[in-house]
Amino acid sequence: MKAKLLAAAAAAVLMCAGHAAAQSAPRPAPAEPKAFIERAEAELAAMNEYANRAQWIRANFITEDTQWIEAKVGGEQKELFTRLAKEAARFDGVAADAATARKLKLLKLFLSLPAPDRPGAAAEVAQLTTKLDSIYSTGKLQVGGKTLTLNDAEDVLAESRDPAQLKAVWEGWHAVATPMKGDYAKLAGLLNEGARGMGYKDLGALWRGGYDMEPDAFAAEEDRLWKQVEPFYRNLHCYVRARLNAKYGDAVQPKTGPIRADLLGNMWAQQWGNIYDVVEPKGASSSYSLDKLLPEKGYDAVRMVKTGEGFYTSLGLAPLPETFWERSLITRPRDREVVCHASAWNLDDRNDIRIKMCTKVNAEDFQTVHHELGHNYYQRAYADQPFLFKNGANEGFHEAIGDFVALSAITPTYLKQIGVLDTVPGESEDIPFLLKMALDKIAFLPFGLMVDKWRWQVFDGTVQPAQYNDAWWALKLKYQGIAPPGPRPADAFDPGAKYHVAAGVPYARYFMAHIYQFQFHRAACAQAGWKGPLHRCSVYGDKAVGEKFDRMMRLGQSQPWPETLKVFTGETRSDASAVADYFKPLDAWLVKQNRGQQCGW
Ligand code: X8Z
Ligand code: ZN
Repeated sequence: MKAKLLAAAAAAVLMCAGHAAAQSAPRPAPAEPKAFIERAEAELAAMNEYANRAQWIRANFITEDTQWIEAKVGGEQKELFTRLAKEAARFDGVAADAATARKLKLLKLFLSLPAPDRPGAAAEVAQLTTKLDSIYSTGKLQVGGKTLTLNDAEDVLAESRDPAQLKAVWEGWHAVATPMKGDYAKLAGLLNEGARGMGYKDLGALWRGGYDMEPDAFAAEEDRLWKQVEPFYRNLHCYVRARLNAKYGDAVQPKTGPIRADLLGNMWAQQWGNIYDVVEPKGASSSYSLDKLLPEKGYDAVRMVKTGEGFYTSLGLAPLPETFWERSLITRPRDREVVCHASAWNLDDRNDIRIKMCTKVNAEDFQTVHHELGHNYYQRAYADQPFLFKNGANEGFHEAIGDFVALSAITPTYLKQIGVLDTVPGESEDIPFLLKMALDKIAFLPFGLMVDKWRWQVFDGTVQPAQYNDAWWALKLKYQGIAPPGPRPADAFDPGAKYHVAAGVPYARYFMAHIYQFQFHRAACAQAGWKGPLHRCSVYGDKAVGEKFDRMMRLGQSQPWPETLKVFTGETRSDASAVADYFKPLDAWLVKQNRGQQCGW
């Protein structure tokens, strides 16, 4: 599971289970932990490659049989982890060298979906996980006599400006998740039991434990960062709501209260860049649309990926291996079911890196391509680390690498360098550009936060199955100021309509990545000697920046992330001031636009 989407199931834990065993078994000699961990790493690496291959096949070819095989291997992998984690508990409190001590901790943190330690439980967890992911990935909806895939439905959400059609497609996709609810509740119970077996109070605590701090300290850290950016989000929300009201009228989008979820250009209202045309500043419009330019300049999916590779090689990193091109899935196949949600893989934890995505030729996927390649370049950079250090400094770092690169790759300066744009717009286009970026990056923050706040409540028992949907919408309202387009059916399970909930992938990582990427960008631009506004900075071709960046990536998870952050940025804390620096001119502009409006919801 480790390599998957970086990684569908990598994760977090610290464990105190096994104290009884540690008391009754003879105290191991000090040299033992190192020998144990080396044996464990060898076993884990072999199992990991086996599991990766089964997962790759199922994700590229969803059938009854590939699900069966993936679930079988997944169960075996979970059993191995449970056994090793129990054995590792024998070394609690035993002196070990620093690397071994860290590995012992990471071993317990490795599996994000742990199974209870009793016969049949690992297989059941694996079956439910595979099943939910497969329901999501093969989901279809019927609208206006047509059968739509999620890809088709996303296109409607992005392009249609007909509220009735938007509502129908939005509701149609969310209905796909209704049958997941019972399995999800069952799975949550099993995973919690697995997490408790690892010494955590529940699975949410286990997930929060993967950030080199106590689980509760991580939750507080996220809240601290959110407080830094929340005023900005509220300004954006206020401006966008007013423009939606102007376009659709009071009956569709009232002037006050939450924004209707299906009007924001995205199925989950998580990135709003697709409605830039609706909210474009009056009198200061953008002179180009990357959505239009890419097809006009002859881009296809493969060329987008080659272009992404070109950015990484310009930093001095090695080209992708030939096998990447032979084995990746870059466009949606027409003859079979696949998991279209984009992911990056390293099958053998060495050089067999691949992406799997149903790429569309548009601005959103231009950025996603850079995002996924970031995972691959990170995987390759730490490939020489021992197995348990082959991971991001934390999960947020893994998600931030490619986004950091995309912050340069989306600048007009860079787009002109590669011939996509003919002229670099002047200062008058700074606000339109920043607004476009904020629609994606600032709008994302409360979504990135609320997904796991919901799961933490599910896992700690605050939210029971009967309240799943209401609790989801309560959080969406509280953090995002978003409401569904109409009353939700009593049996709705809207969280399951989001990939990471159905597939069991932790989500706080993306919130953190949306902070880290701006810290990386600010630091890289300073290293490059950039003196202008941050949003105009591109580090394309800067080998010195690339060298330092590679130095950070090569460390993998071998030391606590603050030390690794320091290597590239000189900072040792997560800090949203880089987000504020980047968007400063826009925030001032939004405040001016919102004058006289009653903001908030
Ligand atoms: O899932 C992803 C990546 C794969 S790790 C495409 N992202 C999140 C999402 O789609 O919800 C990237 C941004 C947030
Ligand atoms: Zn990712």
